[in-house]
Amino acid sequence: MLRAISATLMRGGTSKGLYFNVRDLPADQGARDRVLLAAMGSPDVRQIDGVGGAHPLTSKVAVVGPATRPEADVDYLFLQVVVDKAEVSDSQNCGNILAGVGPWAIENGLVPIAGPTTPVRIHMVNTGSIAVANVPTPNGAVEYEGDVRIDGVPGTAAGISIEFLDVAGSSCGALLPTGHPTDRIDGIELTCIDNGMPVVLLAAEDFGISGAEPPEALEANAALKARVEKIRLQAGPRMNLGDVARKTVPKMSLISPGRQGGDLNTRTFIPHRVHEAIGVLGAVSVATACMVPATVAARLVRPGSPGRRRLEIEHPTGFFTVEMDVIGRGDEVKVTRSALLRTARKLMRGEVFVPSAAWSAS
Ligand code: NQM
Repeated sequence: MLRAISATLMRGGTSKGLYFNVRDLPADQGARDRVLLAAMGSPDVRQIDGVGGAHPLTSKVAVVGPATRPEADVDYLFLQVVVDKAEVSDSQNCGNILAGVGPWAIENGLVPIAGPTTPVRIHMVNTGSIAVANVPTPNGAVEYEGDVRIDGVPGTAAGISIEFLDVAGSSCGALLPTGHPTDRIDGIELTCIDNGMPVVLLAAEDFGISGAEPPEALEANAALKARVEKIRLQAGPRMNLGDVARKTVPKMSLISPGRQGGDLNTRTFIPHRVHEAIGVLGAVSVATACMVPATVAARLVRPGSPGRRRLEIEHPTGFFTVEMDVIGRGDEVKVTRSALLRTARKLMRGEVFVPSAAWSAS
């Protein structure tokens, strides 16, 4: 027998996944993970027996429910369903899937419309931090269509501005989890940072590449992948993430000077495939590294100054703009707020069917 579970398929930013109400999934975590693996079709490189898109960026899940914190409207738990392994990971957040949470919460009765724009305060359960998503609701309903273009997504849609206030160290305990702006691992000088997403920044030139290679060329470079993964496995414990062999963090960003007029160019291993663009909180962490003196990124950009700064982070399919409020100078630099623009689209709503055996508690 197949069991039907209410779900919505949505694009959030440059990612895609299933959005569930927490009450519609098993409370038991083992059963929940089996249900999600079955829904997506994992483990299988093609995810042929599920609705996953056979890539980490299209094998994602948002679990949304009533807020468990008074300063939020909803809780959002992000789950990465690994494509080729029977693994579901809550070790990271996802700022792209976050873009669909506000519209989903409004349309599913968790947040009332507040006017032409409805701010939705989202408790990101993975990291315990809060994001505010400003959802266009001009005629008493969520508006998905509009004229905002984000790189990595064809066409235009309605813009959802998202603000983060308290994301520094949200996974690693500190903005610079190792306590230093740079560290050396396997002879490579690198920066470990967490402003919403644990990221290791590495200079592309230290690996003998330009940093402008397309994702498929980097993924085909087995020697490069092995070196990057070896560094990642050592960086994880130093970033207070423990053994990261089975975790999707830290992300590994190979950086080089901006080439298209942006501040910094990136190619990001997430951590085994190369992102076609860059993650939202990944971009916030990279942009923050540009503002912190003596990081490997700060050497490649204009010196940071206090105030409101806009950084253009280049990635394989365009630019990601991060606006930041920066206070203090030198070692005292702090990013107190970051903001960015995303779009989302509701693609399908209905039921996803999974074998009923997946549901029974372990
Ligand atoms: O960094 C991909 C994505 C992400 C994560 C990844 C993200 C973020 O693009 O906030 O959005 O790095 O695994 O969806």
